[in-house]
Amino acid sequence: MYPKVSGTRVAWQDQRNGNWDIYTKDISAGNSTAVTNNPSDQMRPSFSGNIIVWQDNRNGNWDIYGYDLSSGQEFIICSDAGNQERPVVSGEWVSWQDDRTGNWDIYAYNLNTQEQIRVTSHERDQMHPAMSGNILTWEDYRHGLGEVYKFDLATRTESRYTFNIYNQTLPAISGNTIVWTDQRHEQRDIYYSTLSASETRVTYGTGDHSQANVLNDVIVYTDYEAGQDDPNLAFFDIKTGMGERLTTNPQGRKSLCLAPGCSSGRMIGTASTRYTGPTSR
Ligand SMILES: [Ca+2]
Ligand SMILES: [Ca+2]
Ligand SMILES: [Ca+2]
Repeated sequence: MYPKVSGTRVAWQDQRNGNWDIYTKDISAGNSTAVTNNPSDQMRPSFSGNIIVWQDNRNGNWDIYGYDLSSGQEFIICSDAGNQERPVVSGEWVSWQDDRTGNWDIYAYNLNTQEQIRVTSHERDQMHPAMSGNILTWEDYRHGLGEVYKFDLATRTESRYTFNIYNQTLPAISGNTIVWTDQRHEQRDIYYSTLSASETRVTYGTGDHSQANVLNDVIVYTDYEAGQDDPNLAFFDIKTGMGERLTTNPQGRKSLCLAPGCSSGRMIGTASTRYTGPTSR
């Protein structure tokens, strides 16, 4: 589960020994190898360059551990008494969600300087960090429902990214593009925007769309248009404005169209303007 790729190498969580461990394999050569063999659970790996990070329950609560493939050394990133979960690594930075103060906050750790930063301190929850380069993003409940925030780790500046009273959740980021799941239309849709441009709605079909990820100009997400119990994988290419389902069952094929007015089984994103005025909250 939760496979992550860096170069030709994959890392994932594996239950072959009756508890969760982290495994890795170089696609170009060799067998899969265990990064952990502790009898407690190690889960949710993230991977960048030679560094694999994960959440680890060996101390009775969730901590963040890492492994350096070049040195073969495991190391502790954070073992605070609270729970540290959902780590992500990008270059020299690791980030995670942390409940040590009784609510979720975002923390970051520099692998080179070993400095730990508390990124958020609001009493409501900040969760689900994602990172690309020095830009960290997460879902934030300080205004009530979820909003996307971002933080520049180089300049240590935080800014609000979405300005809509409905839920914006589960952000993912690649370069200057942030994608998220958006509930402003009474279903879950995928939206994206670049750091300087307005928002674009990606999905229009009836049903939920969630769990978006992005790499360069390609967005992948889970499409529930065939029903909540029939999820399909779909993609959207930002450059061409087109996409389609990657997986579908025979009954679902005829409903490939995801944009109003299209008939070719393609979908076309249309831009909406990001609301930048004052909010009522
Ligand atoms: Ca284990
Ligand atoms: Ca802990
Ligand atoms: Ca908080």
